[in-house]
Amino acid sequence: MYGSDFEDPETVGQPGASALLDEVESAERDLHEAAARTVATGGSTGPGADAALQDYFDAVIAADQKIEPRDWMPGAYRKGLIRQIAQHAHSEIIGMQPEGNWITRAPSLKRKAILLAKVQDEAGHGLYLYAAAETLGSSRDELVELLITGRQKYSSIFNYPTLNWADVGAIGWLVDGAAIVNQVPLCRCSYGPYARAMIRICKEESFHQRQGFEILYTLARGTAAQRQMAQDAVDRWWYPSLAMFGPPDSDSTHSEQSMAWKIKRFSNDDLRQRFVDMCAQQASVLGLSIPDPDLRWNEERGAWDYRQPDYAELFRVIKGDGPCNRQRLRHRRQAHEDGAWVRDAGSAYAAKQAARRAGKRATEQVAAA
Ligand code: FAQ
Repeated sequence: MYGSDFEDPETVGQPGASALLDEVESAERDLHEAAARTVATGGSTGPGADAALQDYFDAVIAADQKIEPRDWMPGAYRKGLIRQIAQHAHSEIIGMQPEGNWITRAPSLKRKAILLAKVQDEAGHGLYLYAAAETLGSSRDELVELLITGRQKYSSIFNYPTLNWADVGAIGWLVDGAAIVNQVPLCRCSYGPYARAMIRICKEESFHQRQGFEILYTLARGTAAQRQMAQDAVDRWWYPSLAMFGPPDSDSTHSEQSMAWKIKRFSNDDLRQRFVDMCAQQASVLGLSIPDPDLRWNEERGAWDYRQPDYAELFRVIKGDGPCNRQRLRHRRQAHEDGAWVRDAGSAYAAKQAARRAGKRATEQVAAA
């Protein structure tokens, strides 16, 4: 089970303790093996070339091989991937804000250093993902523009406020936890650059989840007030975290096609169920409760029954009407404007270096002639 690496700290190291990373490592091994195999190509010129390209694409997907940037792919596959990868990248970048808000107020130097590193990791994830989207022909500038003008989405979860330090723990445990459950299967996505980015991201996210769990574990064993803070944070973040998996399968517009193309490997509801099963087990180790009166083990299904999140609220937040949507975008726009001089300086330096290289080449050619 994902995240079963959270045992009682006294029992850590027992079997099953590293299930999540095992899953990522197995996906990484499969990626290497897939790269060593090839799918016979039917040729791509002459009459019937389009059909041959489509057949080859279908054969690569069926054989669990990876589509690479140089390969032909249907326009809708490319477009769908850009949409998902860009939204994912935006989520990582906007996702720095709720926790970044607590860097200056972390309760100790150790907590501050850990949080600083975690928020920097999220920036790194955004960059790997923008780079993966660029391999599909969309520039980072273009995607950033779509984000700051509100024309492309980012995850609903980052539109909720972080009211106290325990929220940093709840984000790590629940939000990074939901992100991992969703993203471990993406390590097996059919598009090579996205799958490879996800391997690295998941390895880092697993530590993020652990640090959140450890914050809550510490608070839950602190004073009554600290325990109450931890419970209150879990109460507020539980349903927004469940909603991160998207609308129910019956209302999901992209799932069917995405699964046929092996971009998504599981449906929104399947992943949501996995997350609930993982958290129900971990909450008992934490000694905190999940705020769901319907949560109970279903022997027949071998899974936990749970109450669905409020999907009307999810759609309101997605459309821009969550508690912090305006603040998050305003802040991102400001950061983008404030960073203009860095981009200008980087571009000027690159142009100067390119001119120098061109000058050097010209001198060498004259000397050689
Ligand atoms: N929020 O047809 P579906 C993180 C949209 S990273 C906003 O089911 P799909 C790390 C959806 O885009 C978190 N919009 O869509 C971190 C679509 O709209 P469109 C982000 C949502 O793509 C931790 C429409 O609704 N993770 O947390 C949401 O098949 C801590 C219909 O939905 C990823 O992006 C939502 N919750 O499934 C960082 C993972 N749900 O595009 C900092 C990759 C749905 O037609 C701190 N993405 N929508 O206009 C995915 O796995 C999928 O895209 C889903 C949605 C599962 C998010």
